[in-house]
Amino acid sequence: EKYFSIRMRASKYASSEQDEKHISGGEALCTYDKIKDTVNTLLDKALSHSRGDPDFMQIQFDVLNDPIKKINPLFVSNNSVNSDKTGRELALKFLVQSGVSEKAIAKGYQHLIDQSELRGAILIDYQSGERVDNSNERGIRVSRMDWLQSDFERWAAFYNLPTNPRLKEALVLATKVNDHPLAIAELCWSDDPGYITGYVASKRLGYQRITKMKSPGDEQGCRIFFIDGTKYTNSYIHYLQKQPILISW
Ligand code: PML
Repeated sequence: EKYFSIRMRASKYASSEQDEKHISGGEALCTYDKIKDTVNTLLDKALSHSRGDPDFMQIQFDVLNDPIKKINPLFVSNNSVNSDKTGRELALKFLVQSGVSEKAIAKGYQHLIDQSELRGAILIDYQSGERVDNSNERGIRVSRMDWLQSDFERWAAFYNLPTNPRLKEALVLATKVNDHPLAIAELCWSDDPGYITGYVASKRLGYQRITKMKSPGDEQGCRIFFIDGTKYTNSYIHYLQKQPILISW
């Protein structure tokens, strides 16, 4: 059966058109008969976002020619912390345990600060901390991935986790990003001012949710992929953008 990749992105125009503010993005995979519903779900997501009402939205679909790879979700652990400071310290510990150098973590944060209008993820070498993608403000967008809603709900019930669409999307992405030989770890928190839970994910530690990673109201998100960036970076970027992945459980 043919599958399609559906992608959405929405933004707000600032004073000049070059200065778009990212509002929302979304990814889905579905069969032809589900395209209409899937497009609607992505449309709703962008129209009800707490980063604001979009001035611009694009939803596109294209047929997949490559076979879909099915992989199991990373194991999820919950870490409850009482401040974002404690959350960041815990994230640092998890990243180091996953093999990332402290230097690379410090430089990773600096890259984030330097590029406040970043839309996608940045790729950082796990030892040197050098940025190894050339995408500047745009960042790398991970695409072509999904998890059937019914499978996700069964999984969430089994582990007694919330059927939160943010958890679903983030776990799909983290599982894809880390299921590659060059991947070392990921650090993420949302750019939604009302959502402060984030995570560190790696093959070694699974998906470590951390309840507080920033202060409420903060619109600065974070998505850093720490990778072995000394070679084959382009093949990793190609994998992130093109390899269709369906989470199965
Ligand atoms: C996002 O939606 O922008 C990232 C959310 C990361 C945390 C999701 C969770 O585990 O609740």
